[in-house]
Amino acid sequence: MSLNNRNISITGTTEFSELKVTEPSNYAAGIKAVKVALDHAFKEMGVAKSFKGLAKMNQKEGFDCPGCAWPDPEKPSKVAEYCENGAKALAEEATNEKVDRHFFAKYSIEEISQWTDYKIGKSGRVTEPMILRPGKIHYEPIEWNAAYLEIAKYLKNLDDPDQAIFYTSGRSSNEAAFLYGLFIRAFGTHNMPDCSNMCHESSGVALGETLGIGKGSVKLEDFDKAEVVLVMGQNPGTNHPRMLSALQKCKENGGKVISVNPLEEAGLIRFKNPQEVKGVLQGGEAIADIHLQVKINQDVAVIKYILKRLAALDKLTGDVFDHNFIERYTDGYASFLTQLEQFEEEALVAQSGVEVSKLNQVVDLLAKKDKIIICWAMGLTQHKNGVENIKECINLLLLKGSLGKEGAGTCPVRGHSNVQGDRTVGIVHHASPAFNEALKQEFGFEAPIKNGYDVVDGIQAMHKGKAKVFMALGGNFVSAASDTAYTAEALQKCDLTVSVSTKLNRNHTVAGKTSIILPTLGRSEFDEKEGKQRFFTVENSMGIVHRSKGLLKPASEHLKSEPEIIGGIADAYFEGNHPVDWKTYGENYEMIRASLENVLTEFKGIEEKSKGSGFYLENNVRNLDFSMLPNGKAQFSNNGLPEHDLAEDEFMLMTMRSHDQFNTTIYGMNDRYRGIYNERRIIFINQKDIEKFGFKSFEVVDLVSNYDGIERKAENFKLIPYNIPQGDLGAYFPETNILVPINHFADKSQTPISKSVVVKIVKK
Ligand SMILES: Nc1nc2c(c(=O)[nH]1)N[C@H]1C(S)=C(S)[C@@H](COP(=O)(O)OP(=O)(O)OC[C@H]3O[C@@H](n4cnc5c(=O)[nH]c(N)nc54)[C@H](O)[C@@H]3O)O[C@H]1N2
Ligand SMILES: Nc1nc2c(c(=O)[nH]1)N[C@H]1C(S)=C(S)[C@@H](COP(=O)(O)OP(=O)(O)OC[C@H]3O[C@@H](n4cnc5c(=O)[nH]c(N)nc54)[C@H](O)[C@@H]3O)O[C@H]1N2
Ligand SMILES: [Mo]
Repeated sequence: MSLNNRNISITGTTEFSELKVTEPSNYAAGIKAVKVALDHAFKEMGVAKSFKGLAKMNQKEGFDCPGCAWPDPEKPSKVAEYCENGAKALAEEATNEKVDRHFFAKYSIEEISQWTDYKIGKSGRVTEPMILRPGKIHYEPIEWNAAYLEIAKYLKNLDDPDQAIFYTSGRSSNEAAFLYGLFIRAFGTHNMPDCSNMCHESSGVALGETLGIGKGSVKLEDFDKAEVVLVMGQNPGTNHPRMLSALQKCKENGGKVISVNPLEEAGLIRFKNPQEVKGVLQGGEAIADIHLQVKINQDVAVIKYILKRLAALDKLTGDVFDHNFIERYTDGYASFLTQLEQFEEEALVAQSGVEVSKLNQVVDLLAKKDKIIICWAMGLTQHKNGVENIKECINLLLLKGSLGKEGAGTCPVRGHSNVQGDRTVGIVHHASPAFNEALKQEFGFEAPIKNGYDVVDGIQAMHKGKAKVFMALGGNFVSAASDTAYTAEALQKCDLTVSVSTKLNRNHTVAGKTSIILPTLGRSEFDEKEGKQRFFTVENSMGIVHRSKGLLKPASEHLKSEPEIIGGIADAYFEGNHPVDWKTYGENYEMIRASLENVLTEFKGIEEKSKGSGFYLENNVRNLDFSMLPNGKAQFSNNGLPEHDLAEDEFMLMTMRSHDQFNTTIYGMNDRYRGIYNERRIIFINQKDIEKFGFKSFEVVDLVSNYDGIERKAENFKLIPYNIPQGDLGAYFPETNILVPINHFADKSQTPISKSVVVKIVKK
C-alpha cells in the first residue's frame, strides 16, 4: 500500500514454509512442554539468563509473568511457577537480539514490512528512541528529550484534544496506566481505546449490566470446591496453561469439567502436570468429562436448551433452581421464564449442532449441583451477540444460585497480564463523573466530561481525518485490530504515530507521516532510580493486586520505564504549567501509588498490602450486594439466538491463536497440540466439507469475506482436514484480520466479530 510516499506491505509475504501435519495431541503439557519451553528460552536468552529469569517468574519476590493474567497459587511454590507459554513469553521479552540504529540504517520500513510477523518479532528489542521523518523510509535515532518535545509539538498543534488518540495494551503496570490516564485527561480527552475493546469488553458490559461489576467473581480456591466447571470458548492448554492445574484440583476433589467448544482442544482432554510424578511418568489427568462440540456462535442455543430442560425438571420437583436466591437477589425471573418457553427444544438442539444425548448429560449433572463456575474467553466475546452470550451464562448461574458462595461464580479468563488492572485504574473511554471528581480533589484539575473513542471508533476517526495523532502504550495496533487494510490507512493518515514498545512489530512500519518509537523496559528487567530498585503493581484475572519486580539486565542502557516516558511527554507538553509535577510522578512510583489510593479508595494501603500474595480488590458479587442495579437486584436477561443465514457456499470462520504465539507476537511456527508444524497459513475444515465442495486436503485457496458489498481477501492458505463442525472454519490471527470488517462488531461492546466471520473459500 502506498501512502506517505512509502510502499508498505500490511501482511508481509504470503509464501509458504514447510508444512508438516500430524494427528492432534490428546494431552497438554507433560515433559515435552518443559523441553519446548527450555528450547525457546535457551535460544533467545542463553542458558544462564534463562535459569535466572525462570526461577523468579511468578514467585513472591519476583516478577509477574508477561504472559496471561491467571493468578498465582496462594502458597508460595518451591518449584518455578510457570508454564511452557509463560517461558516463551519471557524468552521473547528477554531475547538477546537487538534492534538499534544500525538495524534501522540497514533495513527500511518498506523492506521490514515485507517480512512475516514472525521474522519482524524475532528481530528483537528496540534499544534507543527512533524517529521516522516525513517522506523517509528509514528510522533515525533521536534523543529522549528531543522525542518528547517533538510529540508535545504535535499535540499542541491540534485544534482540539479529541484529535489525539491514546491506545493501551494490557501489559502496562497499574502505575503506568494510572499516570497515562491522568495525562490523557489533563490533556483533555477520553480517547482511550484499549486492547480490552477487542477482547473482554463484551464480558465487562454483560457483567456490569447483570451483576454490577465488569469483572469475574471467583477466587482460585473456588476451583478446589466447585462441583461443575464449564469452560466455554476458551483454549486453556495454550492460552492459560496454569489454569489446567486448577481444573486438575477440581477433578481430584470430585468436580466435573464440561467443555463447550467447536474444537476438542488438547488441554481439555488430558493434562500431564509436569510438576508431578504422575504427570511425567503416567498418563496424567483426564480433564473434560463432557465435551459439547458446539457450532461456532451457537452457545446461546446450547445454554437455552439446558435451561429449558432444567426449568421443566424444576416444575416437577421445585428444587432444581434456587428459589430462595432468585427471590432474594434477582430481578426478571418471570419474564425470563416466559421468553424461555418460546424456544423449541428440537430447534435449539439442531441449531447448536451438539448431540442431544450429550446435552442431556449436562442437564442431569447441573440439575443436582449448585457449586458451578463458568469460565469463558474469546470464543464467547468476539461475536455480534458477544454480550448476550455472556448474559445467557449469567442466567444459568442466577437460576442455580451459583454466586456469592464457595466453589461458584463467574470467571472471564483475562488475556494480557494486566489488562484488568489497566481498566481498574482508569484506562476507560467512558467519562465517569465520580472518577473525575476524585481526580479534581487529588490533583486540582477538571477532566473532560465527554466520552472518547474506543478501538473501532478511534480507527474510523483517524480514517476520516478527525484524529491526527495516535499514541500506543504497548501493543501492535495495526495487526491486532480488525480490517487490517482499513486500519493501516487510518494510521498512515495520521500526522504522528508514537509507539512505546519493547519489541519491533508491524505497527512500526505502518507509520504516520512522522513516527516515533520509544523503547521501554520489559517487566522482567531491573528497574532502578539512583541505585534504588523500583517495583510496580498489577491486578490478575481474579482481582488480586500484587507487586512485580524485574531482575534481568535491561536490553539496553537507553531504555526508560513506562511511567518515566509518560512523565517525560507530559512534562514537555505542559512545560510546568499544570498542577501535576509530571516528571517527579514519572520517576517516583510511590507517589503514583499514594495518589492512586486517594483517587480509588479500594487501593488504600497498597504500598504495604501489595507485598507477598497481595490483596483482593472489592467485588460486590462476592458479598451478593447488587445495590447499584435496578431494584437493587441482579438482572436476568432475555437473549435471542443469533441469525446468520449462510448461503450454501459460505462458512463461519473463527480467527484464533496457535500454540506458538502471544497475540501478534509469533513465538514459533508450530501449533503442536493441533498437529500443525512449520506453517501458519492454514485453514481447519471438516473432511466432509472438503469432499462436498470438491477440494483436496492441503489445497491452496484464498478466503474472501463480503460485507456490505465490500470484498476482503486473505490469500494463500492450505486446507487442513480437522475435527471441526461442518460449515465452520478455523484459522490464525493476525493473518486473517484482513477479512474482519471494521463496521461489524458486538452490540453494546463494539468488539470486532473475530470469531464469526462469514467467508467463502476461493480456489486458486
Ligand atoms: N500463549 C498465549 N497465551 C495467551 C494469549 C496468546 O496469544 N498466547 N493471548 C492472551 C489474550 S490477550 C487472551 S484474550 C486470551 C485468549 O484466550 P482464548 O480465548 O483461549 O484464545 P483463542 O485462541 O482466541 O481461543 C478461543 C477458543 O474459543 C473457541 N471458539 C471459537 N469460537 C467459538 C464459539 O463460537 N463458541 C465456543 N464455545 N467456542 C469458540 C476456539 O475453538 C478456541 O478454543 O489468552 C491470553 N493468553
Ligand atoms: N482476528 C483476531 N484479532 C484479534 C484477536 C482475535 O482473537 N482474533 N484477539 C484480540 C485480543 S483478545 C487482544 S487482547 C488484542 C491484542 O492486541 P495488542 O495488545 O495490541 O497486541 P499484542 O500482540 O499483545 O502486542 C504486542 C506488542 O506489545 C509490545 N510489548 C510487549 N510487552 C510490552 C511492555 O511491557 N510494554 C510495552 N510498552 N510494550 C510491550 C511489543 O512491542 C509487542 O510487539 O488483539 C485482538 N485481535
Ligand atoms: Mo485479549
